Amino acid sequence: MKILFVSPPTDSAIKSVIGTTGPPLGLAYLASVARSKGHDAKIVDSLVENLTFEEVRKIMEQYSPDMVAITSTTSMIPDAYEVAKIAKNISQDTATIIGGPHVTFVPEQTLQESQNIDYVVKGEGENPFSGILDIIEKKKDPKEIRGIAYRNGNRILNNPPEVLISDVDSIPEPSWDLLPMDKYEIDNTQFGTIMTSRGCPYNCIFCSSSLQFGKQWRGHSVERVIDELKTLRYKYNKRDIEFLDDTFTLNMKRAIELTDRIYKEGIDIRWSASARVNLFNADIAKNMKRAGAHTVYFGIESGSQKILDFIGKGTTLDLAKSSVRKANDAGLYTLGSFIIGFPDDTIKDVKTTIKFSKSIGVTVAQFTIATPYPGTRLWDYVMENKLLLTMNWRKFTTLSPVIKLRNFTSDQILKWLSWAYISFYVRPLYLLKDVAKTHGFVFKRLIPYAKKAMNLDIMGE
Ligand code: B12
Ligand code: SF4
Repeated sequence: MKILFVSPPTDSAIKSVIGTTGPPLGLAYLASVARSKGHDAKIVDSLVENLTFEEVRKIMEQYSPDMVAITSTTSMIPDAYEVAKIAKNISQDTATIIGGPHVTFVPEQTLQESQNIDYVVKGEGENPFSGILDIIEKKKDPKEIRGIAYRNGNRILNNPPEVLISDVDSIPEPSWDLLPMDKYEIDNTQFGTIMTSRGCPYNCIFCSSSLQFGKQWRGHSVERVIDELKTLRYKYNKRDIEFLDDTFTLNMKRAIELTDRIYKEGIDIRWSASARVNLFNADIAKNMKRAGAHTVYFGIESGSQKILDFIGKGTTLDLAKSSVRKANDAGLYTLGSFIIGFPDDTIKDVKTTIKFSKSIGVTVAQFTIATPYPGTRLWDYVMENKLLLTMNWRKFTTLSPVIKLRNFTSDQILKWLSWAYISFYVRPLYLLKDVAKTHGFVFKRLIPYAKKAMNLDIMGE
């Protein structure tokens, strides 16, 4: 079969401001699964190629795929539906499949919202996708394939979830060769992404990715990660690499082993990774730095212990302070992520968070507005308490308020978001820091958030 994988044309604040985006890694893994089963695969990354829907249509007509496989987040779902529509308009015989962190949690609604989609894949995509290939090619009964939802006449059937892949090394390496790798570049530095582990056992109220890849943490072997890094560095000339793991340091022993190996192998990359403030220490900080890491990303989320408890973060303000200090002491930059606009946030909570972001010593801060993605505990909370302001998925960007707050209007929380950025970045002390020397997509992609937020009116603290 010929399979066309599509990341749809969509509005991206990141792309429009900094001119680039990251590779669609999920599609690259799935393309490898398809190829390992003898199929022909092509990936269209509309975002990095600046493609319009019309151009995607032309590619489809030329390639004439038997299957179109689309990826989507929540905010881009209308664009994914448009791609499915184009595929079906060209030929009703083309099978259309969709997966990713939105449809996983609303499979039936997805099939209701778009008549042009045949199959929804839920969660980790490799095995259910492989199952769909067998349904189409080997006429396997869809009932036997876990992790999918599909139509049977007028009925929508939603099968049980697939079990997680326990040996993640069994997943073939991503098909980088099907992507325009040289286009993932910023400030003349080639950058790439890697996922060295999947899953996270924590239960933060807003988190979608830990539900997508499950609560069971599964790491690639050190060998496999080194292989992938070498491919990215030496075959594709990637110098800056973002580790996309939910929590790189979850298994500390492995993180130490891996960073030792990166250092010993002498792979000259600069990289960044995420850690939790309760899963970080001076040893891993030193090791990361020695292995070429430039930045560690901490989900600090709030300066109010009350909010940290509400969101189920399982951390404390003291832990946040000490982990940021350990990272900074080792010479790493620190990116702190903060969320405002939870339903019960008070002005005092928001002020405390902004103040905390400045006092804690993070190199850069990202502020977002709490967004209830389908599948998350925050989604359930908001639905139970009738606090959802809109079902317009396009607004689910973390920069638009979609929750009715008890103590703020939407306009007010937007102004506080703006103030958070201004307050953090427009500081005499801050300006003294040589932020320009901080490279990496992980930093640069903050700019659109800051820019968008700071275009708003300034509000006094
Ligand atoms: C890298 C990244 C980005 C990059 C995207 C680069 C790119 N081209 O993909 C950038 C920085 C641009 C970005 C931007 C945003 N992102 Co982002 N991002 C991520 C991150 C950290 C990794 C994505 C990734 O590559 N994962 C690894 C691959 C292997 O996983 P995957 O893509 O999910 O694919 C697997 C399955 O989902 C499934 N699958 C996916 N697609 C398909 C398609 C088919 C046909 C099939 C069968 C299966 C399938 O199978 C794959 C293999 O198992 C995730 C968190 C995470 N851990 O996934 C957040 C995440 C995807 N982002 C998120 C969000 C909210 C955003 C933003 C809206 C803003 C923000 N706050 O970051 C913007 C807007 C993007 C947009 N226009 O929609 C949310 C999405 C939640 C949701 N329900 O939509 C996530 C889950 C993080 C979170 N907050 O929990 N992001
Ligand atoms: S620690 Fe990070 S990945 Fe894990 S549940 Fe919390 S936000 Fe999600």
